[in-house]
Amino acid sequence: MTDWKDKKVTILGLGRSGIAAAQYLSARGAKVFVSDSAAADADRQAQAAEVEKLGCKVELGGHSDEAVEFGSFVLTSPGIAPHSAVIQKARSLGKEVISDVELAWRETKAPIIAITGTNGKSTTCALLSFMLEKTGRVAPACGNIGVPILSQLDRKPDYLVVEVSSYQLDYTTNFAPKIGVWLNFTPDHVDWHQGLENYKRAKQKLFANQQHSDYAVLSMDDPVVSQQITRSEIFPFSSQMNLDNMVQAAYVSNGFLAYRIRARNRIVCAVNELQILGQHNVENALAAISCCAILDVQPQEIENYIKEFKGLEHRLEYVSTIDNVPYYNDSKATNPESAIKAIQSFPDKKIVLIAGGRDKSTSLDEFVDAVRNHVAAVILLGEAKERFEKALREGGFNDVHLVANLEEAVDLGGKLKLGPVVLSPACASFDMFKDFENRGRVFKDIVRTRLEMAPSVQG
Ligand code: UMA
Ligand code: ADP
Repeated sequence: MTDWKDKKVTILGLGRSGIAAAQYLSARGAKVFVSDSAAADADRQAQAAEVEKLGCKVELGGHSDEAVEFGSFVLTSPGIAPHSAVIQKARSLGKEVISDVELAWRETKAPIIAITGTNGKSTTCALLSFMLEKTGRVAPACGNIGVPILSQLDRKPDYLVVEVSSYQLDYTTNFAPKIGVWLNFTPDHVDWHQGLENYKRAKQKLFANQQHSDYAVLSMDDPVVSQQITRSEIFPFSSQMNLDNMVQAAYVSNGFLAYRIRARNRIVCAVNELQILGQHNVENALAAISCCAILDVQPQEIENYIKEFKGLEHRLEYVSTIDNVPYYNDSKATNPESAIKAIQSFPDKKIVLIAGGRDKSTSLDEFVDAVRNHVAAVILLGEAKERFEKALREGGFNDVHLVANLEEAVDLGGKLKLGPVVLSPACASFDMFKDFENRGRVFKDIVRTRLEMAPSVQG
């Protein structure tokens, strides 16, 4: 652990990670200068005043040379891209630029389980943390999931279960998690990384400094992830291949989640005993099981706790059943790929899909295919509704309804009575809501209000 007394640190960004870093470092006697490019509105000034109370210097409205020159190194918020002027400037001055994940790794003795992937990070991180904490271990879910990693070090964790984004990984140098989990890889964040190769390289940094005694939990279902070469021991998992002949692995066998470790095969539970729905969540569950197996969690505990996990808010979250129609909130599905996962998660029945919002303007071909196979009716709202309607009708799907708002959508979904009503918008929320969380909560409020008004309550 570093002696921070009078060490000078520059923090870029007065967001959640910047504030947590300022708190962590100032509490240990460091001299901290926090710099944020955003204008000094009332909210920011209030935040700045709080951080100044810790003894830190704060500037708003731009990154001055004085701020960049101040620290012996720069701790940057993950949203600030490497090609931005301020990072270029810091590097030209020979400053090391790191993320909070790198700093936390240097500071803590707790083993880190780091989870990355284009999709499924938050669910897997929350699931693993839930299971480990149920066994009595202190294992907070933190990082990109929304809880800055540095805010968790004083809790003396047994493990840190960290969701790591490609941004945070890009700003690591020596970071070496005890277990690195890579779920999947598809194109994303190309602007920030200035290209897909850089995005991939950032993800691969998860394994760059690991030792032989560390582990890499890798999806064998993903063509990129399955090819990853590591110095650490590979613990593969697959929802499609039975890996029971591997030295160690997690897999699905005859409809059961299972794993093999130290020459013993163990059945966990039936796939349909999971409360988190869909093939994608089977993959997330296998990744969490792999970590539990490596950490010697008892088989009975793995079985009990994985079945107890209800999933995260806004990810295929069950809301209520009204008049035999169940409602699900999947507001986090802000692109067609995520909505397809939701649509495919009800293999035995057709659903009524509520979609639309701010259009991402990407291809809808695969979305239309998924709708044709698994959806009874689509209810559209928001800015995207005309383009979605056109694509669906051109694809031969005609049970399409246009509505003005979520209230109308919920009411129509209930009236149609064609199957579970699933809000999985395939679009961003900003045309009608503050963010996807707000959209999901409004949806749940409407459903719950309808439930209270319903003659026979089944919720
Ligand atoms: N800023 C500057 N200079 C710049 C650009 C931005 O000073 O050139 C300032 C902004 O004005 C802002 C601050 O930097 O005040 C950073 O705010 P932020 O919201 O980007 O960052 P934090 O609040 O610290 O949140 C970060 C992660 N944000 C990003 O990676 C963009 C959060 O992930 C994470 O939960 C949090 O740390 C705790 O670890 C969010 C995210 O969107 C959820 N992540 C991306 C994703 O999931 O796709 C990667
Ligand atoms: P992230 O934190 O990586 O954004 P989440 O766990 O919040 O991931 O899930 C976001 C969405 O990504 C889900 O609503 C689902 O549509 C999709 N998803 C979740 N897990 C997976 C997975 N393992 N593979 C592909 N897609 C997934």
